[in-house]
Amino acid sequence: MRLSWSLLLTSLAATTSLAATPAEWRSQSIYFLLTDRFARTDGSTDAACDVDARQYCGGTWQGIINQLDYIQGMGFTAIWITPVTEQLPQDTAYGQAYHGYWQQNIYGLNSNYGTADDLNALAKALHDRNMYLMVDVVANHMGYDGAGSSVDYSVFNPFNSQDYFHSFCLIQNYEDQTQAENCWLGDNSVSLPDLDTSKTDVQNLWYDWVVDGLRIDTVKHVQKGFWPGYNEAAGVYCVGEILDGDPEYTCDYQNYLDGVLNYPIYYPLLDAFSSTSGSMSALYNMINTVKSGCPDVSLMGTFVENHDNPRFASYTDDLSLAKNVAAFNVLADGIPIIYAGQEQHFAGGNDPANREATWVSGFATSGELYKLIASSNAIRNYAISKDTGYTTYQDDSTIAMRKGTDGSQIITVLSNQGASGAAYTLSLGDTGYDAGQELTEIYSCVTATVDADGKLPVAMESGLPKVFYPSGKLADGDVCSS
Ligand code: ABC
Ligand code: CA
Repeated sequence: MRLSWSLLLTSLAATTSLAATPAEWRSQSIYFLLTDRFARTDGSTDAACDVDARQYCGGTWQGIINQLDYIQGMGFTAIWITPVTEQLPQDTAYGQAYHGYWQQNIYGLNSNYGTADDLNALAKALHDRNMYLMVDVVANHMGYDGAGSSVDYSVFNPFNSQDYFHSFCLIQNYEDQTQAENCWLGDNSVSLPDLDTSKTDVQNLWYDWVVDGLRIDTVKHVQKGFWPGYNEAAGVYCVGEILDGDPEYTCDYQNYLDGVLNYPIYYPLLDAFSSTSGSMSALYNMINTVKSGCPDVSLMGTFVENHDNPRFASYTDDLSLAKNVAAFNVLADGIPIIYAGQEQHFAGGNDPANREATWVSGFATSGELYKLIASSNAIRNYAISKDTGYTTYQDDSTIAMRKGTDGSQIITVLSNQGASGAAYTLSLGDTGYDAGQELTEIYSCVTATVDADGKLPVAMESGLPKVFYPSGKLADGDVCSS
């Protein structure tokens, strides 16, 4: 029964010479797509796809192969595809299992997307381009068309009896961790029968999968102790989905898995850029909270769109805001993840509206966001190739502020390196002062001159603050006057 998946694994293993460790993933940039919604085998760009109907729209693994130029043209080095396993076959109250999160047979493939050969061909086509394949996996549950009390467990392979599952109860309160782990996601229209991952036979069956990397669904709904063994068995970089904005809650999972999706940044990032009155300081604070509080931010996945949340452009159609958020998305700490359609400024709201078919864009490469993402990935890829320290570099210790009206503003430079901090020189641009202007550092009363390029050299030492003001504006009796 497990033949097809085992075969797939064997042949994928053979083509997987890219041995994708966390260290290797750190420097990748990921394009995330729903297989059903990205590209069709027939190359159609006008096939209808009514998101509200929640039906299969015809995207395939072969379709992805045919559009790898489009993806690589934006500088991506990896793709993340939605789950590949065989799904419930019915048309449910929430439509068909086109997204792939309602599996019934973990050893069979979803034939709507193609054959095992097609999936292998996708892996090979990626590897030929030196790109990685990340596959989404669901270890928490199966999917069933009907109420939790009426599940026919014999339809599941290999978990074909109730013994493999937690007894039925729906999660009512996500804050209650025991409930979040042991009760069921979904509802009584489409049940998500919850596997009892504390059982060793369930664990052994799961610890058996391999590709270049895994995106792991619903991590918070499985007990933490399950994950280290899973990650180790996978032998590749694993990034977990913990849909929670609380950094303390979410980042603790990075002690059990290589990486986690950066939901803590997601909320303030969205807020900062989705309107002209968003809070930059909340984003700034969260960047620092995540840097200091999470085990390794360079292995977290940075995103601003996905298939579970409204797209960025559903909040604002301002293209400059979309460009800023995309630049952050690619260039912030962590592994960038862009969701297919973000580059086309798609504007779908909540699931299912945020699952538009990418092909309706005609895979145009001329749009401004497509080009901005391409440039952002290009410079990031280039910096990584020139500088082995790029992805792990963090300057968490200096902040510069400019305050006051033109010609007499105060420039403040602060450090949290403390008294033992090393000496370093900053070259501060955008001070608002002209080349040649003399400023006085008011704690040391030493002068500094803005250089020919308009930059102010700031000598930091012993973790001390520096504050600058135009020398010529300091009058007798003021600070630093003699
Ligand atoms: C289907 C229909 C929908 C319909 C729904 C009832 O049923 O398609 O139209 O509205 C898959 C499919 C979905 C499908 C579901 C259920 O299955 O893709 O289309 O919805 O059948 C992952 C995947 C997701 C996938 C599943 C299930 C899990 O990315 O695509 O969905 O395999 C929870 C889970 C999370 C899950 C998410 C959809 O639901 O934890 O893993 N995503 C709070 C909770 C979260 C919860 C979230 C949404 O609400 O804490 O645990 O996510 O319900 C922040 C807080 C957060 C809070 C948010 C809302 O606010 O910090 O904690 O999240 O400020
Ligand atoms: Ca569970």
